[in-house]
Amino acid sequence: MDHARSPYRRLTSTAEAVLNRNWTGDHMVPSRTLYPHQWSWDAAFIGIGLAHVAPERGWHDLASLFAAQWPDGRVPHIVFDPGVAEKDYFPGPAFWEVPPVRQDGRSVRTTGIVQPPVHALAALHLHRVSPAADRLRELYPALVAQQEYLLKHRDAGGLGLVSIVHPWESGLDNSPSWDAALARVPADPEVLARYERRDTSKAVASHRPTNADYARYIGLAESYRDAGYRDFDLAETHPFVVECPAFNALTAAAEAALAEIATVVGADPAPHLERAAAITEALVGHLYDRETGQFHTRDVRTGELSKARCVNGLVPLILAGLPGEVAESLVAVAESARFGLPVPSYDRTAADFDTLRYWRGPVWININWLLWRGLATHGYADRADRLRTAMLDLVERSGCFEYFQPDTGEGIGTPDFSWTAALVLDLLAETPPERE
Ligand code: 9WN
Repeated sequence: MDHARSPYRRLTSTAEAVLNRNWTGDHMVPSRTLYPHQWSWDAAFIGIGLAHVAPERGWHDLASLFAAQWPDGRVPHIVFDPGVAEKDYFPGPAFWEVPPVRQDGRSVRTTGIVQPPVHALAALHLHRVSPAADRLRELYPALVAQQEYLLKHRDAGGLGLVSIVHPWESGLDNSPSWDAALARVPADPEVLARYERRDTSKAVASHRPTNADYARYIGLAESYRDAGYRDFDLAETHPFVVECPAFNALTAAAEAALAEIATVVGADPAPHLERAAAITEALVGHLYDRETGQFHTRDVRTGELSKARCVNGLVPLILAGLPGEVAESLVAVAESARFGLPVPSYDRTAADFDTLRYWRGPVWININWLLWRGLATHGYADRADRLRTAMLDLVERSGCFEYFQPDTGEGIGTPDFSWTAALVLDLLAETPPERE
């Protein structure tokens, strides 16, 4: 990256400074204040940016995350830093009750849920920007095991799609995409009487999920935990089981990335390509709605598609194998009055669109970065360019915030947010997308 000639010179140094401050020596924290541990899909987005400025840190971050992978292949959504006190994040290791795993000679604890598998994409990106075939070779079996866990243990609906068992697994925690399914999960106020939320003491409460949602999150995590984090008979026994279009699109994109990685490490790319095609076909067959022109979340327990038009329903645009007319429709919806570039996290015309509350309206950079790549992949170069400039202008003006008010561009949530900083560095480098 030629920093000196970039029109965003200040932004480059701001983003690099955020990543330097959030590096612990072992891994990157999403935020020193709000998220003081290591998060799964954050590490992937962060690696994509670190590829340009500190690739060794990017590889190290991924390696330390995968060192906490469970024997069944699941990659936990949080790896807790043993040096951070229990009181500094809720729910912490004492809540999840997962036995410690050995990681680089020390003992670490994790959660028992997952997040979207963006890691193969990140590893391929790191290798393309800064070739490291050995690193790729070391990580490949772990990336394959991650996919096998999702595709074998989490196909609760039997359609060849991955189910999530908790809104936190989506990474889009309080998206309206889960409202219909969550309505059947009791919001027990007793649950919050037993615990204390930490997030609302570190961020503005009206920008975070509501107490009712939090009570449901805790109740769901408790029931999955108390069932031993087992994925057996989920659709019959667990109260929340849904197929998210973004999670599944990222799972298919991971298979496409693994096919490329396989060719580098001397493995067979064919099974990965087959799986990418099969997931894409299942997505289009079961989660796409021709009337709304976008994808929707399916509640596995009822078989119904959520009516909410959320940004996770546009993310399948990242898939090169998407039929042309579906891609065209997603682009039209993204540019319509319902969204607009950069896309907010929810339909602007919905009665409950909320410009401040987390995934119910604000603009997030990781999702827009995925759409930017999707636009480029499907040949919408002008739109991709417009979106890139809009994202860079937004972050230059407001800072590396966690999310942004969609009308004013004001930065909200935590200010020094790692994936915003990292993805800005990638946007500045303008690496062409891999063939997903
Ligand atoms: C729960 C760390 C994570 C992101 C998620 C985002 C938020 C956590 C929280 O922060 O979730 O996992 O405490 O709200 O929604 O996407 O990975 O940045």
